[in-house]
Amino acid sequence: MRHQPIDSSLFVENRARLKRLLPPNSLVIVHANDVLPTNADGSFKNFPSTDLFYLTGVEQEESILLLFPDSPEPTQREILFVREPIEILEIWEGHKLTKAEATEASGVTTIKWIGDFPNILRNCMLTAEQIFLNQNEHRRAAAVVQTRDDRFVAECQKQFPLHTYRRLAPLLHQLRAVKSDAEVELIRRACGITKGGFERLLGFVKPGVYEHEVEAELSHEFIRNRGAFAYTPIIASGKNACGLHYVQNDQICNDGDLLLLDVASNYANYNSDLTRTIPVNGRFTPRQRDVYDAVLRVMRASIAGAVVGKMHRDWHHESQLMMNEELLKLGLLTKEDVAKHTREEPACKKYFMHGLGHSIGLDVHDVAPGNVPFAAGWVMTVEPGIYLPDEGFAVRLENDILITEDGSVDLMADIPVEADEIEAMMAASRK
Ligand SMILES: [Mn+2]
Repeated sequence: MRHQPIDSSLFVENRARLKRLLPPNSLVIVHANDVLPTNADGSFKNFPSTDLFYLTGVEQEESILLLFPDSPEPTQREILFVREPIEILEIWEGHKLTKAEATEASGVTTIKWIGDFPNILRNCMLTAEQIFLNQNEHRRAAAVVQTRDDRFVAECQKQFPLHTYRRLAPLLHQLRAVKSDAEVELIRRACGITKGGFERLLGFVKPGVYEHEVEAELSHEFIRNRGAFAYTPIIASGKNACGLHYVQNDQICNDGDLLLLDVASNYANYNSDLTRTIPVNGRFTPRQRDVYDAVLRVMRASIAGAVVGKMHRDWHHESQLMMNEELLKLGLLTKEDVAKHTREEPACKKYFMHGLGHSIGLDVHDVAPGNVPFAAGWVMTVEPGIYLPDEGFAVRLENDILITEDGSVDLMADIPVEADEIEAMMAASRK
């Protein structure tokens, strides 16, 4: 792993939080992700299960966590299963966790090899009553591929058809939405790496550079600081920025265009999510500046408006009402358009058609319980935008915030966002 070691107390505490939610005599099993194939004998880089990482700090493939807090047998209360690091495996794949290292990372004292799992599982199943199994229940998940957890759900139910099975995901969503201080520190570190990447670009972007050259600069900055792209970067000049999920990043950045950068780093599996929009030549046109300042006002007001107890849908709606007023001033909406506004058909929808923000953490669109108000400890993105394909540009700005009882804390407050500041930094780098 590239990140520095994380104190296992984070994961010990996460397991303790989960155990407090479990009914008596519950058994919990969480699997690592598969290493997914590409073509021929290729495979994607291992992408750790964020649920398993949350509970153990372990990123290694094929690992399994078993929690059975009420087991009469103390060594069965918490078991982490990992691959046995036999010589042939280490020759081909490199170092695998020893038992001592697995304990050091996770705080779990009982470490077993994967081969022991079937027997120990059977033993635990004979005394457990409620079996909590994990599935991806993200509300926007649309995967057609089965996970190891999915396969285990089917296998376990086949082998032990008379047990009571329960869903682990709602419990994990509830827990993962509220970030501990240690988690916020890791997100802050990701934000710090992102800041370095963005500031590097202010000295790099100029007419004639290609979007993919911008991507390469970020890649260098993120990776050398132990990070990596948190998600496929969107580096969209001119009208490309009006395609919300433009990721080709293969066009030239032209004089007079704006460049929309939805680019951020992760650190230790924790993500940040930043969007900035900068003038390719270092100076906004008056029209670009007017649109930019409108988006910035909505972002600032929405950051302030993210308070404990507010429902996400109300927060979003408030931003739409602000955006209606901004679009009116920009001459993009008429008073009649604004008068017709409803929650179902917002007046601003033609120019601001997406959500205002999302939970962020171990996943970029992080898991969170549905239909509950904002609570202290949530980390959210705030990302209003205005998209003007007819004028050949778009502006989106996005910061990450921590919601607290005393109001929101902007985790990206130190990343330049004022238009004047962006212009000054771009000018300074050209001297
Ligand atoms: Mn985002």
